[in-house]
Amino acid sequence: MDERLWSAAAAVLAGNDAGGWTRAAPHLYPHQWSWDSAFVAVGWAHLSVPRALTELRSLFAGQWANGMVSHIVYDPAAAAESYFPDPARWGTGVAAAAPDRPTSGICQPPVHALALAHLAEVADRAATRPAGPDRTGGARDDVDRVDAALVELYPKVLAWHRYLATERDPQGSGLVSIYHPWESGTDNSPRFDAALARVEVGDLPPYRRRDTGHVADPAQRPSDAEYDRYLWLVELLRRAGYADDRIAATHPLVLKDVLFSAILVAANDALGRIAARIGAPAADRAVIAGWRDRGRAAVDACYDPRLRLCLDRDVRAGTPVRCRTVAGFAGLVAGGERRSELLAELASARFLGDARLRWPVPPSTSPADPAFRPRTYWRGPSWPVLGWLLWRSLGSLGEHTAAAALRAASLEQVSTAGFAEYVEPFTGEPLGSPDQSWTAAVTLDWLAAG
Ligand code: 2M8
Repeated sequence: MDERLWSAAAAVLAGNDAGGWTRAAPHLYPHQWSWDSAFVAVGWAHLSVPRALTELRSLFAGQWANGMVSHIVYDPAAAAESYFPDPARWGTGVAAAAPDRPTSGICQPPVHALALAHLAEVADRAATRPAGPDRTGGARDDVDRVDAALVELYPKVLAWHRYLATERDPQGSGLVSIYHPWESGTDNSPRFDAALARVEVGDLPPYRRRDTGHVADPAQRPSDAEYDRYLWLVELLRRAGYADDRIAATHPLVLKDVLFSAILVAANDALGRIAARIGAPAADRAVIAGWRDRGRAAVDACYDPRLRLCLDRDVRAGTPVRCRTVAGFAGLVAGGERRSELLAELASARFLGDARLRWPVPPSTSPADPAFRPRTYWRGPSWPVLGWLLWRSLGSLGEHTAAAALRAASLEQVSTAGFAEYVEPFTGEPLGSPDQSWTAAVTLDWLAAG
């Protein structure tokens, strides 16, 4: 165990701890982000199980009445000029389902059940270890705390998954519709280029970006043209009252997001285990297993034999989105039948086998894709948090050699580049925000797995 790296990662979480929830990053992201929080809970679990539980509880306190977990729960105490868009821009008061605390009006991938199941595993493992001099039954108490939290959070997570399986998939296709690139979490990925290019920006109220002031070079962030479209989509969602049926009928950007859908499959698998643990009704468990199986088959059906990747579907264009990004490995996350093809593509010169990579960790966009940009956000840099998701998926699939190699390379990367938000894949230069919470959190989990 690298004690120095462990302490440094723990210090990042402590530094970003806002008391019950964790800032995604100290300056660039001073609020609570949905999927960041789930990854962060995975890290907190190794420092304090109660603190990890608080992270998820506070996020779900901002859950909408329709089950949606919004992508940002705002900290009213954060300086107004620190982040844009602010709650006023979302104007979620137009939505009957919005909670009384300030949130955004969209969501992000549902990593939360994975985090909860992980917390239960960490607590169980600690409780079965022989008691040392400093262990006075705290580990057993943690198991009790986790079990109480599972009972409390299970209906909320179930409502969240139900929202995704119904409102976001009225066709029952097994694939989740997203209305905004921010919902994917991979904001300016080339996955959205064609769909965004078709968005005609209308009468957009003026705004001032805050994000570019927090990074060394604004070129690391999305472009102004992309931001105009992001804000215009927010405007349209607000005008539609954040009503899913209206949005599905009229919104210009609707994508079946293959990675989001695959994460929901893995999350339903985890929720099924949680349901069994707490003795949830058999009918619930059957519904959850149905969502999982339907989603897994749908992700498999997104596989493209020419690119050897799973592809999103652009609902408005009626076409698959043909680009080479890390989202293409959705089939590994969902655990479907395309495992050997996807593993071969992952190892190929288009991804981990590119000899120019400083470390064999997945770039967000393949260097072989024409849209690849090594320093720009989700268009090329590697994101440790996505490496963690793939690592975890490989482990679940029993691909232990590939998983061990990815863990080792990822730990070398964070040891050198620190807890950067993202990393230039060829040079290893840290980019975006320093001290990004989820990078520190997944580092703790990698170290704990050693
Ligand atoms: C990034 O997204 C936010 C908008 O949600 C932004 O750029 O302002 C993405 O990397 C997203 O996946 C992440 O959750 C968020 C906070 O880390 O930052």
